[in-house]
Amino acid sequence: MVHRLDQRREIRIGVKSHHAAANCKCDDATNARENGSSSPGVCNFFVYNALRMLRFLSAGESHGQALVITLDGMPAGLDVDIDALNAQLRRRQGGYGRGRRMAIESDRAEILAGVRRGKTTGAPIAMLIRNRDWVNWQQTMHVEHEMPEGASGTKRPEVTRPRPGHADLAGALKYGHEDIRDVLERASARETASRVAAGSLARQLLARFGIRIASHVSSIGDVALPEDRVVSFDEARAIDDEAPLRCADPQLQQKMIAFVDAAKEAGDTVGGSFEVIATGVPPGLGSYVQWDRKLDGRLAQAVMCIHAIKAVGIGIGPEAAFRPGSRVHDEILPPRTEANAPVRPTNRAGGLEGGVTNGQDVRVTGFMKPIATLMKPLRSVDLHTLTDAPAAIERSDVCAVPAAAVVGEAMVALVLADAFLEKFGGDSIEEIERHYEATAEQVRHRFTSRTTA
Ligand code: EPS
Repeated sequence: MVHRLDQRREIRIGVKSHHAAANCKCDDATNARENGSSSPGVCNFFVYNALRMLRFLSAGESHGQALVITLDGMPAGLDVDIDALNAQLRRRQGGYGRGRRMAIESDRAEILAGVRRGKTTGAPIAMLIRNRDWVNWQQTMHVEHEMPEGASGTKRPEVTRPRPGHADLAGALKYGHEDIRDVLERASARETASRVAAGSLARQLLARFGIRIASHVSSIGDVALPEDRVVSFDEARAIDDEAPLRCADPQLQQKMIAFVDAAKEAGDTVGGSFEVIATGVPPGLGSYVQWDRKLDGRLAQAVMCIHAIKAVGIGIGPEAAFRPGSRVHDEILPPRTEANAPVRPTNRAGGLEGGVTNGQDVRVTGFMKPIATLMKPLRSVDLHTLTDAPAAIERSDVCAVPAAAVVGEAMVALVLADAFLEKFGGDSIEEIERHYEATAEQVRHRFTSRTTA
């Protein structure tokens, strides 16, 4: 936990159990104690962070040795299924329109810490995903000042022509890099493998409590599922991971494939959208009482920060702005049986009202722009000579929307696990189970103790 206010570049995160305000010596906690403005145990940090109970950090260059992942805050006693984790990594590598890199990689995570005899210990979890492509890049990407003897691969020339839409120009200006490779290596979507590894552990925690997550691709370019087509969780779950674009409508998928092919032929790239659906989510995650506790905002941030995502929708998303209220809001009907909660005939809200889960499926859509590397490059400037030059061409994908959907699942899993731990928190699975059961019983009692008219 870092909380030096004079070091603005440090990450500051309010974490209930690890950083109780009562024990905290930082100014934020003092303020919180004095003005009573914080919830008990939560520091009022000025810097927003979507995760509070869990902390996830990654490091690693696209063509460096490996990706390194730390996940801190997982409770003790969770059975870890490494095969399930690696299966998620495999899913992320798929999809029609991926480039040659994915034929080189075969991502597998090695767990280095935080798990013993198959169970989490409560300690930070450290993981490593090796880049198989490293053997082709050692002469370009070596860590040492001088190229080490025996370094393999080739020594590539400096990248000087920024790609419009990529982090190339902004990153070179920000960090003062002459060789844009120092930007693109970390800005690369290779980093999303780390998110899927961490997210897989989050989803294993959620699954322990009956929360499951799936996704589907809802559009590629302008080839889109009809606006009123609701894909159920089971439908999304049933889509074959090997399906080229993981669209719920096989005929539409054929049109999507044709769209990708046409773009590839033209030296162009395509974007699209995907929807992540989480089912079994209990009511009461997140809160309406403070802006940074609203779960829809936290989910939006987590999905928006996936590479190339330009917009995020919850439920029907932006469409809600174009309809009258009567065609947006989900009516509330009496329970069908005495033991049940009120019924919602529709779920346009995507399981969130007031930033709080309402017990319906959580539905989040990510909208992805086309990949920034075009084989028929856009106009750019050589940053060394400041003359006209076509943008650099790096090996890349034509379409990565199905991969982004898997990353979206991982980010949603991290945020939901975080919010779940906030509400039902404990240091071990057993403790969380007790809290979870007690709350479930309270909700059951509320509905069974009242008779319907
Ligand atoms: C990427 C460019 C491509 C993609 C890469 C993201 O990599 P390369 O330059 O090695 O061909 O394949 O995605 C991954 C490596 C991955 O694991 O998803 C980019 O520029 O963002």
